[in-house]
Amino acid sequence: MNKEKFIRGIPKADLHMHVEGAIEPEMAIALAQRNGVDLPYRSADELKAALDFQCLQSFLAVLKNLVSLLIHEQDFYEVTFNYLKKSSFQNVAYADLMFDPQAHMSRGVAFDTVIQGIHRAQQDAEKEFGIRSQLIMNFQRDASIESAEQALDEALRYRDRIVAVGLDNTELPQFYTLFTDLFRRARAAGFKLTSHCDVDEPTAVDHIRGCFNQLQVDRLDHGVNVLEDEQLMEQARSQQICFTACPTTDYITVKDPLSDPYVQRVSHAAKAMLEAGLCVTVNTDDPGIMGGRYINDILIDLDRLVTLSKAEIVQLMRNAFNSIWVNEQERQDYLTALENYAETYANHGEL
Ligand code: ES4
Ligand code: ZN
Repeated sequence: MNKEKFIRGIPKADLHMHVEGAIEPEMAIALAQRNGVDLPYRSADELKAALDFQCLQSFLAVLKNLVSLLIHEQDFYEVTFNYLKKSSFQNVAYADLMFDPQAHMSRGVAFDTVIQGIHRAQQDAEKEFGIRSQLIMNFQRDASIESAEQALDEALRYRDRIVAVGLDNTELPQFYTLFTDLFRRARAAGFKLTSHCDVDEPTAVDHIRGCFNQLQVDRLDHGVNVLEDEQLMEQARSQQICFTACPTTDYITVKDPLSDPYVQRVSHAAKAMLEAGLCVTVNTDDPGIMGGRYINDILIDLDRLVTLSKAEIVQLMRNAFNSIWVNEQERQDYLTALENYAETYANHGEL
């Protein structure tokens, strides 16, 4: 078995994906027709061209157009189910699904509609394919704190269906100061905490420090700039804070992922984080609109760029299964399957 096969077959977890970013271009065109939404793109190819982002801001602008397609429970169901089905075929045993209620509530789509559609897809995918998943509710860093409070109030009614809260969307300067009280309330209600700290944003290291010390996150999404601060690395190691790196960006198949500077940047960072003993994982982020690249594509390209040993591939997955918020029995089941796989295939010279 060669390394690519080893990657395809290994039991995986995907800890960082956005349901809204799982809309594939063809799906978007079909949804626009079905829901009578006037998209600024007439075909999947036009949409792919628009998805050739220049920066986080232009990416988020296209994402906003796509989010407007999600109106009915069935829309949320289909997007989520498609992601879970494709992921399970790539041996993802477990996935954390992020969703952004403020992006929907602000358009008059009820919180219940969003959560019912996603939840039904989670149940059906688990039944049909055995893939397990949990929900992370993200607040938008650039929306009003009142709307975030409102989203948290709604989430409390679904406490058993949401495992954690996080922060995403536009990275405002010192955003963590705005969310300290809200995160304290969320933690008191039993939610785990995570936050995006996007790659190479201004004052990235200060943002990571703020997320660690003020928000007291359990996990950090992206956060690869931690490599610039020895003290923060030590803190991350001792508190076992997991980083969800995503070496993928824009509508990548129109280009060559391996020559994309962002993919290269994050791939080298992920490798350096592994070597530094940090709990780093590799994830899909927005699989539908980032070139339709699911977890195997991302891992295989990562290996091509920075060459992972089989032990490092196993370590990435060990990190992921060690970082998910499940009971210890379930964790042990994933870890046992992983270690069995590693033992069976990693030690056969051919690999
Ligand atoms: C996002 Cl900040 C960010 N990056 C990637 N995808 C996203 N979806 C919502 N916020
Ligand atoms: Zn993200």
